[in-house]
Amino acid sequence: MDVGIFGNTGSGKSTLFRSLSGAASVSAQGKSAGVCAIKVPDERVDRMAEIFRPKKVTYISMAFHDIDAGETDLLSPQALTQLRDVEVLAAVVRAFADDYHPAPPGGLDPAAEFRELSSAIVLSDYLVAQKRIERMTKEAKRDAEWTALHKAIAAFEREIPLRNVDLSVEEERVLSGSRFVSRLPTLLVLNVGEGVGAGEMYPDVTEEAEKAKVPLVRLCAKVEEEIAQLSPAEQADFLKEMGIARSARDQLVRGAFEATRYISFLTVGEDEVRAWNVREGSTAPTAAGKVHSDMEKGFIRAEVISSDDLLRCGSMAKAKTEGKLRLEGKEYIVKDGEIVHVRFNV
Ligand SMILES: Nc1nc2c(ncn2[C@@H]2O[C@H](COP(=O)(O)OP(=O)(O)OP(=O)(O)O)[C@@H](O)[C@H]2O)c(=O)[nH]1
Ligand SMILES: [Mg+2]
Repeated sequence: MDVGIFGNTGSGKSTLFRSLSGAASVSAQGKSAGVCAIKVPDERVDRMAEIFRPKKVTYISMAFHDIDAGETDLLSPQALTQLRDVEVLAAVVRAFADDYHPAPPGGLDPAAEFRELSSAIVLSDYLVAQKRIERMTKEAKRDAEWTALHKAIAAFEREIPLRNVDLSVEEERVLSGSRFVSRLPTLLVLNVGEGVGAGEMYPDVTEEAEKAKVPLVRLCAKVEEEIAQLSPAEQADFLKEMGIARSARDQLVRGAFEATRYISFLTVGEDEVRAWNVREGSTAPTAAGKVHSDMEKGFIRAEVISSDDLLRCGSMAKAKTEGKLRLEGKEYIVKDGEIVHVRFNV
């Protein structure tokens, strides 16, 4: 899963990026666009690895992209190119000020900042849609895309991002070529100053996130960057000391899953224990297709068990005798944390 860290210049994108990559390898000025991949920590995978002792353990991978904010245009051609590879948007807004970064004349207003980011995205999409329609008009094309584009434009005119528009699968398909940025599931990242109490609320930002239907993540990029330099053991202590319930990394992982409505399922065995992500509501064959396209095509049945049940039983054999292993068909909806073994033929 690829997450784009997006926002105004000086909002703390690169600082946050460095806290996620935990590396000083990214240039300190933060101007050079960076990409870093992390393994999504998953305790279920760890526990399964203890049971199966596989040759290989594979976690879900999440990549963070530090999107360059142009001086004048947030959605510069360069930023748009970077955003092409992204599946989720983490929109960073500024709620910190210090001697080196004084608050702007009107004061800090992170809720307004998020509204402005959203408007800029919708405007950029609006222009893309207009251009596309002009082209199609010249070519006298009036197909499903043409109709869907008008639906999109009607939404943009009312400042509604595409992700909040009800689209059919067909409409989504014909619009996908335009790569609208507002289609991306988004989370609002509130970058607060150090020393801001964990309980301190920003009611207008909370309200803004609710209105926009996006998960809200609150962190202090500067503190997180310092924490990232520590050893894992020290990190846990430091987080506790600072009263931080979850690290920036954990919060962004959770937020990204929530915004995209992804869940994870596991495959287990002596060769590999592995976590996979799939959209909430996916059927067993769709999940199987994530592992291998042959498994989807030749899907017969899936053996399914929850990781909790398997942990309680301690082995697949015991789970079988206790009747915890279920045989599910094509219509079965896979749930978060389930272990899925696909029977298929090709
Ligand atoms: N006090 C404080 N300073 C911060 C915080 N987050 C970022 N900064 C500082 O704000 C400045 C800008 O942060 P960057 O991470 O470079 O911001 P950016 O969004 O990458 O900016 P551009 O790359 O110019 O778009 C740096 O000097 C950071 O150290 C924070 O939570 N608290
Ligand atoms: Mg930067």
